[in-house]
Amino acid sequence: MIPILKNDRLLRALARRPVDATPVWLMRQAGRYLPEYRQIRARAGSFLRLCENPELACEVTLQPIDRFALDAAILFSDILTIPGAMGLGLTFAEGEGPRFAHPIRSADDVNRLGVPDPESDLGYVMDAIRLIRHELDARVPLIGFAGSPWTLATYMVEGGSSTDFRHIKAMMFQEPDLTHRLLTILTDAVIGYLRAQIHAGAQVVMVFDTWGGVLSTPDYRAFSLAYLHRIVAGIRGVPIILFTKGGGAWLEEMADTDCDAIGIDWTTDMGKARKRVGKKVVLQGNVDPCILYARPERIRQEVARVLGEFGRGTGHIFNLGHGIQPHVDPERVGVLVDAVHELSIPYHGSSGSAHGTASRT
Ligand code: 1CP
Repeated sequence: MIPILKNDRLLRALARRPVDATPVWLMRQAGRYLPEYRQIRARAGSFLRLCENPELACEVTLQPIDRFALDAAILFSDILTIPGAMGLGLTFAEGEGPRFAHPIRSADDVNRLGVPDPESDLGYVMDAIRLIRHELDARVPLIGFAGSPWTLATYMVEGGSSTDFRHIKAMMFQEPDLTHRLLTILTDAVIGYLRAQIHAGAQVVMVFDTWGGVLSTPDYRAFSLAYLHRIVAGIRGVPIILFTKGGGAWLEEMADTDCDAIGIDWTTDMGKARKRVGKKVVLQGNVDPCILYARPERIRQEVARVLGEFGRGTGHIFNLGHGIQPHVDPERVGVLVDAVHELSIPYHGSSGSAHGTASRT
């Protein structure tokens, strides 16, 4: 069932139905590169306070929608709300990223963890979703999200961001059973959280597996993909997008989860990715986020290249290969979004029948 939306390009593309132009949204489309975001964040006092205040979270979710011709809104929140709700003492130090006062290092730490109740422990997220749906007024669909169990575990065990992942990998190699116990708890938490988001009004959900790409193939299968399978099986009613950054080698296996779409980063060729997954899943991506530091003509060239690599027909959601960086000039974001719509028109429509959208639906 597709709700009546003024702009339903994203949901149409996810259902592999014809579109007039390729839908586009951008990871981290609300954030520090927008002066209006920095203003609200200053008013909130901190990033976490902003996430926990439904009115302000709603306001920043809508900022990029008001400014650019984006085809989707994404809930303004963070993947770390789940470990925050598990009592790990989450803070965001100014300019330094997340920190946990109580990282998970032992069996006792894992045994103490409970699955948060999304309606009570994360009720502020559900309130934000309801408010955003109301304020969006059906302009574009709303994407909800969660982190993958593996990616959440990296932050919880490391105690914050990491470059070497030494604590979580030591746990994985030395205490695989304990690691699986932690991942199982997180999987239950993610499924409950996403179901609650859908109940509150999220029309698409996305799972961010930002750190799946630091694993070997067998470890990716065992410690990340196995849990993504469970999540996809546990979610009903809305399309689900999986994104493993650095996951280009595993597209076929990700598609086997029966997810609706896979996000790919810029190190994977969009045309080859399409050949590999066929019609099994929709593809989302994949320009290098740093293209937004280039001049407008270069941005348009890059948009044209990725659209050309995907080729004719529906089943592509344009996006960056990872989040927008804070130093980007917002005007360049507008250039990219408009270029996607303008330059993708020839790839859709009924002309060029043999490879046209009609044959792909
Ligand atoms: O204002 C600030 O200083 C905070 C910066 C910020 C923002 C804008 C953080 C801290 N999180 C967010 C929002 C956010 N995070 C969104 C909002 C919706 C959007 O517009 O896209 C989403 C989807 C996320 C998800 C998220 N948080 C991920 C997965 C996606 C990705 O970027 O890989 C991860 C890994 C995080 C953790 C996180 N949150 C924030 C920071 C600085 C980090 C650490 C990143 C790292 O370890 O490198």
